[in-house]
Amino acid sequence: MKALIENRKKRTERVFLVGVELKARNASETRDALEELAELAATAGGEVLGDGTQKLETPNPATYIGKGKAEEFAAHCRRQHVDTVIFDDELSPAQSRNLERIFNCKVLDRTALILDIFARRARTREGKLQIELAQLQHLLPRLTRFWGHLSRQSGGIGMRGGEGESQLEADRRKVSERIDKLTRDLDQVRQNRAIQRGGRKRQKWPLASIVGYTNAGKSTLLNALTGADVLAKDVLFATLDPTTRRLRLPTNQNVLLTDTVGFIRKLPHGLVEAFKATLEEVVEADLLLHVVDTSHPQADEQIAAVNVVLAEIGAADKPILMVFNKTDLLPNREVAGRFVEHHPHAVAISAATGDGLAALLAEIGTRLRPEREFVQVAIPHERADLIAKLHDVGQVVERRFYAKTARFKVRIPPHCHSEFAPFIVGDARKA
Ligand SMILES: Nc1nc2c(ncn2[C@@H]2O[C@H](COP(=O)(O)OP(=O)(O)OP(=O)(O)O)[C@@H](O)[C@H]2O)c(=O)[nH]1
Ligand SMILES: [Mg+2]
Repeated sequence: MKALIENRKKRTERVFLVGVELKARNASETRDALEELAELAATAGGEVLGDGTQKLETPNPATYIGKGKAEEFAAHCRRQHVDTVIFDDELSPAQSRNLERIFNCKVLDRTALILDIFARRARTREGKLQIELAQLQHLLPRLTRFWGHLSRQSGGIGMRGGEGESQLEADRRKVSERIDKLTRDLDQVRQNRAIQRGGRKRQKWPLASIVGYTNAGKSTLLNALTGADVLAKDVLFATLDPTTRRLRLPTNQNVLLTDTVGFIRKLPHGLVEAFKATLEEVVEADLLLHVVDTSHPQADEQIAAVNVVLAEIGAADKPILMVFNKTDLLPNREVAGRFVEHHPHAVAISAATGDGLAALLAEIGTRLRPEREFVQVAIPHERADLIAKLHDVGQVVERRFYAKTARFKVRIPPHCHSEFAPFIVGDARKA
């Protein structure tokens, strides 16, 4: 089964890309999408020989593009000795099947391609399990005789190859069993993570998560701020597994800063599901730093795509600090200024040169300044431990001693609220 999703690189695969220019889209959007697809294909180790598009009202339910167009592209691909055709959308199982018959070679969709890249990048056990699960879930309904039996996989982008029909049922069963096993293993890994997260909570430091489109400069920023040594590279999805480092702000506040996987347009839904656990750092963050590559021509579309994924993982309502990066690549200051103007409390920086980082740290400090509650508490004298703790974590403004209790007016940080909640007797502002 492992062979199914292993990516043994034999030689560079020859790739042809296909996009559709839908009514709702204009030609330049389709071009941009195909350029990004070409980058993804190159990241997966393919050599892009060309691409083709078709104008359509809606995708064809049987063959995505029109059947005639598909046959025309197929003839071209045969002449060019193409071995992989990649469609810039998620194909239905039926479309995959029909297209494979027409092209008579490996047919992949954008989803499979992104999953393939993630599979190459995964380093941790959890990351590997998540990707394999997402790959198999994408594969199961598409398993056809074109997939052949799994022991004869030839590897390469998207893991296709081989032939043979008799094995199909057995293969489906094997895939299903493997999916069950992966699901169980992941549950176990996630329980362990939950325990580790509990450890972080006890440290009581606020958590800031760096999010953004892939290649925006998230890892470069984490490295610049914390001296971490995360791989930062000019490729898509350099980072898969989250890295967390402590950041000490000039105000002496401690913050945990996490670098996470980059987002992309049309991120496969299965992948978002699979990555939900890894993205818990994002969901649980007190502040999101949304890093944007301002030098990218589609910066605005990338911001929108990131917001879509944030909504999908339930992090749409998090406080966000927009970080406009790579200002060193801009022709002038006005361009960065325009980005900042459109977003309140945004900061323009260059993670590469360090420009603007001081302002960024100041803004993080402001946004994470704990909002302390000003309350009155009454604590029995025998709870000396709690009284000591109150002085430790809170700012005591007034104290009075009674027969059974000591009463305080005190500002307490939010993370200590639950501990003192049973003793709170009122709002100190109203007293
Ligand atoms: N000129 C310039 N290049 C930068 C800047 N920040 C990052 N880069 C470059 O942009 C590329 C991507 O940077 P990364 O930090 O790997 O980007 P990322 O957002 O972590 O990307 P993924 O992990 O792939 O999602 C690298 O080649 C960096 O050197 C910057 O401020 N200026
Ligand atoms: Mg990165």
